[in-house]
Amino acid sequence: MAARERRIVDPWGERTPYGRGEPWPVRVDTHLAPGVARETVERWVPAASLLHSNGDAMDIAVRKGRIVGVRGRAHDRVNRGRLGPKDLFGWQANASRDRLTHPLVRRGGRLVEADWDTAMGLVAERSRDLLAEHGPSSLGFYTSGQLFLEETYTLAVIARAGLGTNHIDGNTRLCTATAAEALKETFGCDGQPGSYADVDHADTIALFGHNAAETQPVLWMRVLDRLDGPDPPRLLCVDPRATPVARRADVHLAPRPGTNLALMNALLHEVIRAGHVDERRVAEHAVGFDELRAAVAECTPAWAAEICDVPAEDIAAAARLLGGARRLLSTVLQGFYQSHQATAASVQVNNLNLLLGMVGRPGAGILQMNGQPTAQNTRECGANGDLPGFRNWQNPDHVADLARVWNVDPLTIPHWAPPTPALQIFRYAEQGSLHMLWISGTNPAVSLPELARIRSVLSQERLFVVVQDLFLTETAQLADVVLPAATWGEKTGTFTNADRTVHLSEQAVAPPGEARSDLDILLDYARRMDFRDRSGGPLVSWHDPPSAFAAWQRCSAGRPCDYTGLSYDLLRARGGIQWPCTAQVPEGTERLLTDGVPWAAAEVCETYGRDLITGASVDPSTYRTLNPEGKAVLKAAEYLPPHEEPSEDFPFRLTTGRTIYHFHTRTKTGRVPELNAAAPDMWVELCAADAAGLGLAAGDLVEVTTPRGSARGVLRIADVRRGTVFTPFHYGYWDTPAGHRPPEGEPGRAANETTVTDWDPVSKQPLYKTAAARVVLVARGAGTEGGTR
Ligand SMILES: Nc1nc2c(c(=O)[nH]1)N[C@H]1C(S)=C(S)[C@@H](COP(=O)(O)OP(=O)(O)OC[C@H]3O[C@@H](n4cnc5c(=O)[nH]c(N)nc54)[C@H](O)[C@@H]3O)O[C@H]1N2
Ligand SMILES: Nc1nc2c(c(=O)[nH]1)N[C@H]1C(S)=C(S)[C@@H](COP(=O)(O)OP(=O)(O)OC[C@H]3O[C@@H](n4cnc5c(=O)[nH]c(N)nc54)[C@H](O)[C@@H]3O)O[C@H]1N2
Ligand SMILES: [Mo]
Repeated sequence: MAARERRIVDPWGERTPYGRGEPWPVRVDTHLAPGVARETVERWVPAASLLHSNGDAMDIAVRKGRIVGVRGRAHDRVNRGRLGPKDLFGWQANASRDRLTHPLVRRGGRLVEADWDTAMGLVAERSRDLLAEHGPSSLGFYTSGQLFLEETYTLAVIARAGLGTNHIDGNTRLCTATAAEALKETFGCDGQPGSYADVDHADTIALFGHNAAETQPVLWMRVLDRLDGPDPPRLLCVDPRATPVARRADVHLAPRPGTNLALMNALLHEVIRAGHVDERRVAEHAVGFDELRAAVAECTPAWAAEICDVPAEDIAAAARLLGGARRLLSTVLQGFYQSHQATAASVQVNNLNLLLGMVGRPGAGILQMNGQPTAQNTRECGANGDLPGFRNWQNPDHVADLARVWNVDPLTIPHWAPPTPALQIFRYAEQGSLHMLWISGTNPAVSLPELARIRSVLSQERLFVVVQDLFLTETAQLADVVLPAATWGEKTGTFTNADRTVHLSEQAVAPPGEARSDLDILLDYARRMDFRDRSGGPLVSWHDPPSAFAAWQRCSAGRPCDYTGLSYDLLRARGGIQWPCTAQVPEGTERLLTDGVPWAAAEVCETYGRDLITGASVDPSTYRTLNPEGKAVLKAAEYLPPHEEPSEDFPFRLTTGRTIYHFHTRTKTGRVPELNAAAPDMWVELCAADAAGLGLAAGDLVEVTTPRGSARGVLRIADVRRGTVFTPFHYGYWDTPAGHRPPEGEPGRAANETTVTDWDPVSKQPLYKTAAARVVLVARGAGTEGGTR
């Protein structure tokens, strides 16, 4: 088998086993285009992976001005040379023939080519008119956890201080808003406590709603190498499907989708009952233990077994595994984040680790995981629900401090309400108070819930839509102005992975045609709008990636995410470095919470928290009373059933997610031959018993319908729990024969035709993991089995 096929069939590659506390061995993964010999590579340009949040360090191989391959960086702390399949092959998408190479503007209903001056002139003119007529709240930005830090920060400054709108959010809202919120609720501030190196030291690893094998394959390789080494960790997996993680787990709990909180409350009940909690130590570091204990007093395994449909003995076994751990690493992701009690359930994972004393030590850690490569940066830079530098919008001193950094009047910076979440921005557009929406690096016409509604919002005559992307995506097709962006490999900047590791990713080749980096586009806009600070100087005073990075460093100074000790040169020399990195800690910081909870006091915290059931903001004085000494907060919450339960018409629970071979809406991975061949079309998973009950067989074309709409795909028989149907959400319409969606009313193939406009009350993250659905046959044996799995 050729090496390239091997990494499709065996995505994790060969094992390099190691024992507890030993360094993870190096294994360098390389892929060069067929026919390219290693000695003919002219340059290797340092970068990091941009198709997930792991931050795997790599070098881009360049020959004759083109990208011809990649290789992992042997000495980087994150991956020690390894790369997942999306990174090995994904770079080929950069050179796709259908990249956008010119701006497009809508004329007489059609998108036609225009020059940059015309396109940007239109955007600036419309902005000025709207500011004059309707004020800053008529403009909104929907951005991405995929722009670089320098770009996200520049956008946040433009939106918050240049225009003065509160309507800026990222697709991070769909992704890791709950990670941020769960960390804020418990520790007062965002900032991942743990480190990937905790995998090296843990004796127990628990993955909650996290299919790491497919979504962070390099992190999973690290776990696999421990599992094959001496003294392997024990594994707990909580997932309604038998994922590759579940197949390696010592205990696999497969709850009904949407019942995570009941399960967590039972696990807490059990570890408390069995005496695993050192109450004196907990009281020293946390408040709220008595309330938590009372809240879970009745939550026995037998109680949760009913709700979750998981055997009570299995829940008790999981609790024993957790309670017996000496070094427990817990990870959490979308199986928890994308449901109706997302924050409440994720916070219970923090509680579990706190009760067991499992934070701030090697092997004892929490990873409230990120998904996108730069999700962390949208949160830090103020493009996803908070003010830049984790400043608290409810704290006038924090707002004043930000105004000082920007040299603007504090009243310029909107802070009368929390920054507007994405779905609310779309709601304002639907209602007509938002007149311009600038979308960068995200494809909401495939990735937001209830697509028929999203399409109708974006197609409105009265809404001026700007889309900044690499391709004419389903979203760009609905735009008034399309701006062609440069991407990874074609521009320079930094980004930060899920364990706070910052990497520099450098330009290797020129962007195609007239495409420009997001930073250059935003700087051009700032110039045209002539944004000024308080002294009459330019508000956006930087002009390239290094000067933008320096501006962000000034904004981050003294904050939890302090970047002041970093520089491009240091990142070039050392590879990934974890923030905070300052003159005092020039090596960066491997773990947070090693010495108490530094950012939970009322004066410094990023938020005063929210009610976990209603989402209502806690006021400062209540927070002060609750947590006078700035400790961790153990917050309890009562389980409530999902908002949409199965019924006679819609008997299944629908949940959606990912495959290892594709990234999101496939704008890149769908254009890569190896990856696309591995999973070319939409599919639907049922267990054998449910399929038999419906008279369906593998390969049948089926339709999944919810009250919102339908999506069609080929049936796969898989190890999902009974009564649950799973589909990936990757498939939109750009590569269907028509190139766009069939007429409204006809069934589509995108999973989000079926998902619901509803969100977690605390994090405002949409519910992609729970809905009620029916599955019906469309045509017998119409498909091949739709690829590898
Ligand atoms: N290959 C690949 N990797 C990626 C991405 C990608 O698109 N493709 N995207 C990146 C991004 S942005 C993200 S956010 C991450 C997401 O990474 P993950 O969260 O690992 O991925 P998902 O498949 O969305 O969901 C994880 C698991 O949740 C399970 N699940 C569904 N409902 C429930 C439930 O009610 N309870 C529990 N406990 N589990 C449930 C699903 O069966 C699924 O296996 O991946 C990142 N990495
Ligand atoms: N049903 C369901 N829906 C989901 C999820 C789910 O699990 N189930 N998961 C949700 C999650 S976690 C996420 S993160 C979202 C992801 O949803 P999206 O953000 O919509 O997905 P992407 O396909 O990554 O979109 C990124 C876009 O940016 C473009 N792009 C790439 N690089 C650059 C660049 O450098 N500059 C610019 N300007 N553009 C660039 C790409 O071509 C692409 O069109 O989907 C969410 N939707
Ligand atoms: Mo995500």
